[in-house]
Amino acid sequence: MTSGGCVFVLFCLFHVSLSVEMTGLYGNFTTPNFPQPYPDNTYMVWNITVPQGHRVKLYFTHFSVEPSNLCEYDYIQVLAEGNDTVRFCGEEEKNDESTPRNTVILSAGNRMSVVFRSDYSNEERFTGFQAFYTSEDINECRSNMHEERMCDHFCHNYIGGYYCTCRPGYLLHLNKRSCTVPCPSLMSTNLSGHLASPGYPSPYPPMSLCNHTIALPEGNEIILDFMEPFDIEGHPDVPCPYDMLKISTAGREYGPYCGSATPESIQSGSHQVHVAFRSDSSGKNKGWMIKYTSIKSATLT
Ligand SMILES: *[C@@H]1O[C@H](CO)[C@@H](O)[C@H](O)[C@H]1NC(C)=O
Ligand SMILES: *[C@@H]1O[C@H](CO)[C@@H](O)[C@H](O)[C@H]1NC(C)=O
Ligand SMILES: *[C@@H]1O[C@H](CO)[C@@H](O)[C@H](O)[C@H]1NC(C)=O
Ligand SMILES: *[C@@H]1O[C@H](CO)[C@@H](O)[C@H](O)[C@H]1NC(C)=O
Ligand SMILES: *[C@@H]1O[C@H](CO)[C@@H](O)[C@H](O)[C@H]1NC(C)=O
Ligand SMILES: [Ca+2]
Ligand SMILES: [Ca+2]
Ligand SMILES: [Ca+2]
Repeated sequence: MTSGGCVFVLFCLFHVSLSVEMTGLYGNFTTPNFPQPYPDNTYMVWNITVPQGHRVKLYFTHFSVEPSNLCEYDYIQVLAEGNDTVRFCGEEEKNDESTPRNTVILSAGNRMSVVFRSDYSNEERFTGFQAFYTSEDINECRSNMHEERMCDHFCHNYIGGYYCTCRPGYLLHLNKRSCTVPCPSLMSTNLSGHLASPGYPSPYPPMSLCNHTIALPEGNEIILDFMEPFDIEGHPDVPCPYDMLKISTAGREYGPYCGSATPESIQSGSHQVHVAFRSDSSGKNKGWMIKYTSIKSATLT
């Protein structure tokens, strides 16, 4: 860093670099000496933090910073979590394109940093800037920040946060976002029957966790047939990273199954079978149904 006409090192550091923390719900800040011309060789950062669930809204009421091509000499830059601006410089009064004229700069999250830098000289008198900020509630229900919706069913915004609710018959999952329906574990001792994902063949709910058991007397062997449609959210390269169906017996595991190709039927070789299903928080897939039957088995398993 050049230190121009500095005599005392401490004096130089003070004018060269300074970081200011601002945590109020609103505030203002200016270049040093405002409204007198700002000093050379200055690097300042104002770090603004507002409460969680709020965003920072920044605007300038005065702006006069030495103009230069691409604002390479003196400039203001706003860093705001996913909304970094280009550099600003120039004189508002001269309608320079590169000033933040009439712009309100919003942060995506609850933090914003404003950087001011001046180089070693000014060709004229430039009086710097005055900036104001306020905090405002983030309406998470209208936010496009995330690809997924904030709530499966209903989103309710309030100042400083938001919450989700579900349509009747659904339960809000512990993740506070997903609306799921309970999937009670079934224990079937019937010699034949059906098992299916919740609501089949309507799309199964997110965050399902089902664990069914078919337990027949010894001497029976359970045969499982998958019905159409079979549709579990899958992935072309990774085996069932999202939702999956797994079949297991005391000695063997089948699956995990996902995708839209109906699996081959399973001759389990056992009188007891577990059918486990889980789904993640997103997607709309029809699910699965298994028809099972049993035959008298030769071996006693
Ligand atoms: C700017 O903020 C200071 C506190 O940092 C306050 O005393 C002053 O009144 C504010 N100025 C305006 C114009 O609001
Ligand atoms: C101010 O914010 C910047 C960027 O977010 C960070 O690098 C720096 O450490 C912060 N300064 C202070 C004093 O917290
Ligand atoms: C980013 O800042 C611009 C102004 O520079 C504003 O119009 C826009 O809404 C902001 N975007 C977000 C996601 O805050
Ligand atoms: C077993 O069969 C009975 C009669 O068909 C039926 O009501 C019951 O729901 C079945 N149980 C299971 C777990 O499938
Ligand atoms: C399903 O339930 C059976 C018996 O109730 C248990 O042994 C098994 O560990 C459970 N599996 C899962 C994935 O929860
Ligand atoms: Ca300058
Ligand atoms: Ca809110
Ligand atoms: Ca899914």
